[in-house]
Amino acid sequence: MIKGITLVTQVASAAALDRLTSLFGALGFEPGKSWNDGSGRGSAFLAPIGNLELIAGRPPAVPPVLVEVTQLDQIHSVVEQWMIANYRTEEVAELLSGVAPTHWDSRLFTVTVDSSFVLGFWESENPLHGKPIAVEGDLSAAGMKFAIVVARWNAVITDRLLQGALDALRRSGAVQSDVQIVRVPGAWEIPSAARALAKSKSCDAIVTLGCLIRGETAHYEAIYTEVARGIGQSQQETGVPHALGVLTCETLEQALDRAGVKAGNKGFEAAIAAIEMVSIHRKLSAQPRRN
Ligand code: DLZ
Repeated sequence: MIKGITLVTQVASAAALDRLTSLFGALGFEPGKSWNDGSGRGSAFLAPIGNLELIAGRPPAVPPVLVEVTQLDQIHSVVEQWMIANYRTEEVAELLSGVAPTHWDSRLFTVTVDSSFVLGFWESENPLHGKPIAVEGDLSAAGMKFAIVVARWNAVITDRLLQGALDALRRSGAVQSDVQIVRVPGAWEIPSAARALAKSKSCDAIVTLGCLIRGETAHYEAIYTEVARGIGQSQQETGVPHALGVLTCETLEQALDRAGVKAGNKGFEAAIAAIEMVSIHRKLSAQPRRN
């Protein structure tokens, strides 16, 4: 089973490594596992798609490290800002190329971070290139508005879910003023608050957070069924995505695990699902009619 592909590239110096690490950080690359074994060090960066291209015959027309992007012009201006902050003004024009068409139906620019390392960024002009067969949501929350409905019952858990959700939204680009938090007494009250928010059209998606613990909750099944049904119904009837972050646990320990201790943070996951759903809704409503 092939899992991925890693290109290992040596750069000229520790300074070059630090500069590249800074640039990749500015571009929002997910950091991989860095290492330092005394004789050398490495910085790893992850991208959703890996591609190893072997060429015979004429030499490649592009730098050995190419980053495929969407919104090439925006990436160019991020790189330019980074260059302005890290290089002398006259160097920027020399080291950073303009965006230019390629012979393979794409546009590309290069940046010479160091004499040992030229990096290329490109975007295909073919709208079908690299597109997955499915419509998929992006995970950028920039420009999106969210409401989080969080139950006070079992606050030791729900506060952690709330922190997880806020962390996910912030790290995905949402601004604080676009995130409204609504506290309700218990999980039972979540659907009603969620529906009021959805009907007000004040947000693009709602993240619902609560915690029901079987051992401590009378009529546990009945409450959970109603809460889940109410949230689902609000979503379907208003058309506003509602992410379900209401934990149903056997014990407090299990709830803690799911609120960031051992099994991830379900608040974080619910917020990511909300971002993805807003993106999917936007893509689907922008899609031309298919006959
Ligand atoms: C009453 C109750 C119980 C027993 N258990 C929980 C729980 O585990 N989690 C939760 O969020 N809320 C619980 N509640 C409170 C109800 O959700 C609701 O707030 C009250 O019954 C008032 O309507």
